[in-house]
Amino acid sequence: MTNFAEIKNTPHVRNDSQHLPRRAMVRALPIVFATAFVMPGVIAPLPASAADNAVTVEISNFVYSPKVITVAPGTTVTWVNHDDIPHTVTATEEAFRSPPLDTEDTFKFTFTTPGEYAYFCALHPQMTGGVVVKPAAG
Ligand SMILES: [Cu+2]
Repeated sequence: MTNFAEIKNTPHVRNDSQHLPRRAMVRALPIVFATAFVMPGVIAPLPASAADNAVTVEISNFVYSPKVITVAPGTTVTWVNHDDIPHTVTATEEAFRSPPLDTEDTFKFTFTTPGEYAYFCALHPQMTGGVVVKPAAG
């Protein structure tokens, strides 16, 4: 930012100022790309920052929401069952397995190893969800 101000105030570079908008656009590009990555698909919150290491998945009407989340290693995910019948959170690859959760019961699991963790409800196997664990970019 100070660079732009200096350029503007320096007479011998001033007639080069038509390049300024282009340079500003180049600076904005990484932000545009980052936004584009977050938009598509069901993969909900973007990779959590280091400070944001807790995520909640709501269970309601036989649906895990968000259905698929992407988190940084070390993130603790808490599932909360809002239905009035029991559900479980059961990893397909057995990384974690909750007991049946009654209404408003919670289950927590801390993900330390990067990977993709599919899970389902052992009582209603059509209920599925996923956790993608990957290091934050940069
Ligand atoms: Cu269930």
